[in-house]
Amino acid sequence: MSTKSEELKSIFDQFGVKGLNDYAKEKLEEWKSTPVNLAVVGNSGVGKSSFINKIRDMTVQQKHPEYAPTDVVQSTMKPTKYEFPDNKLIHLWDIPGAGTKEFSMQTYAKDMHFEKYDAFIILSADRFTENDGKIAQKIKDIGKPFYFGRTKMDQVMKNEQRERGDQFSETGTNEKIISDCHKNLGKAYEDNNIYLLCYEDEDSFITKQKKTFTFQFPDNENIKIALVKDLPDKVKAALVLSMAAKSKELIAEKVRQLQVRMIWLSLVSGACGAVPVPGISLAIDLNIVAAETKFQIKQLGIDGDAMSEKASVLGITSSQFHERIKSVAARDGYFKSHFYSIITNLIDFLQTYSGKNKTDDKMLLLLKLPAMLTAFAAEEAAESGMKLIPIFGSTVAGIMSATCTATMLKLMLNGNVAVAKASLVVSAGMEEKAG
Ligand SMILES: Nc1nc2c(ncn2[C@@H]2O[C@H](COP(=O)(O)OP(=O)(O)OP(=O)(O)O)[C@@H](O)[C@H]2O)c(=O)[nH]1
Ligand SMILES: [Mg+2]
Repeated sequence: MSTKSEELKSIFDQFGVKGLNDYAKEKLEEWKSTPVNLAVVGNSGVGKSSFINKIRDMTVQQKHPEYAPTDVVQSTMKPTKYEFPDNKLIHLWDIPGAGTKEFSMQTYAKDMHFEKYDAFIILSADRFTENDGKIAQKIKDIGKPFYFGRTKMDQVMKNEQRERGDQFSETGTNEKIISDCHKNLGKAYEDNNIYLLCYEDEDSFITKQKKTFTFQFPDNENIKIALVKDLPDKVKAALVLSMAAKSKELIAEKVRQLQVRMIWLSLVSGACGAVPVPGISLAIDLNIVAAETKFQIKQLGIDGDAMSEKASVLGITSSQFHERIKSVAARDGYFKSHFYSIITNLIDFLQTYSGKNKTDDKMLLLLKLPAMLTAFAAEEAAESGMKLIPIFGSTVAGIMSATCTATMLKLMLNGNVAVAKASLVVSAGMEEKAG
């Protein structure tokens, strides 16, 4: 048995079903009560506030009270805290750069309370300096992760194109900037990535000769992924579940977190199933599945509001958007097309499920479930059932319920992920390209 199973078994042996249930519920809620502190360090004007807004997907138009003001003139001279919109325990700290007359390098780490941050992002809009290297060294000394970000890459591209003309190359420019950053930071950081950032994900400009250049800045997302990968598990879960699902990679990180939740949820369901009261043990705990389906949908950015917003950006109706998603999902093999409508209907039904609407037409779909579950994941159900046996002992109802809930949750997650991935493809206008 793995350490985790042993731990769960010991909780079950000591505290019974209720103990296990409480433990699983605590694990499910943990991400909402875990504080995260990320420091964004850099001199005045390098784009700290812009980065802080970008990582939270906040735009000036939203007029959010937590929007970090950006300005061409110096604005922040003391560490300033900003919250994530949906999680007030995730803080981004805007930290003024070192080596100024206000902050001497000697006492910088102490003055800025470096020990309280989980990770650091060091930004520069120009050459990195010796001071940036010294700051990184102080972070290294306390064993925390740090990342170098070179901001305002749109300006770099524009300037380079103007200066180099026909010789201009986007990759060449990126390489030049990275190598220049490494040169200035010195040997100690030659293995550290340099993230090439911009306050927009895409930028275009037209030259005097009427030639159009368009650039993408994928490092805006890559730096987030690097950040979440390096954080300890609890902090990682809190951050991943509080960020918007804007890229394939972030969706993959979210899926990992949602999969962990499935284990805890099936334990909650198994624990209910194990209560020996006739009638209480539904093979599938619909309340759990319905609540988690809603959670998955919100997490993956495919809830009703998000979908209408994405459709309106593309200038199409929501139903046209769904049609396109459906064809991309089938074409790219995320889904067999006949499963699409069954599963999306089921997802729809679960979104409005209240435990009361048993006469709903879509409830009829549930009648198809046993067959679907068998077709979809029989082996897996058997396997996850096997894994739970040591925990629930021979309580058949517990294993049944946990297994069915896990399988159903997995089915919903597969469906939701397919929709989320296909909607990214449609939003990026890549339907033809990928086809
Ligand atoms: N072109 C371009 N301008 C940027 C970018 N990021 C920030 N800026 C601009 O640079 C100026 C400074 O950006 P801020 O985000 O306020 O920089 P800051 O580091 O918070 O500055 P202080 O608060 O003074 O320390 C603003 O006018 C921003 O609009 C970028 O990626 N590209
Ligand atoms: Mg600022």
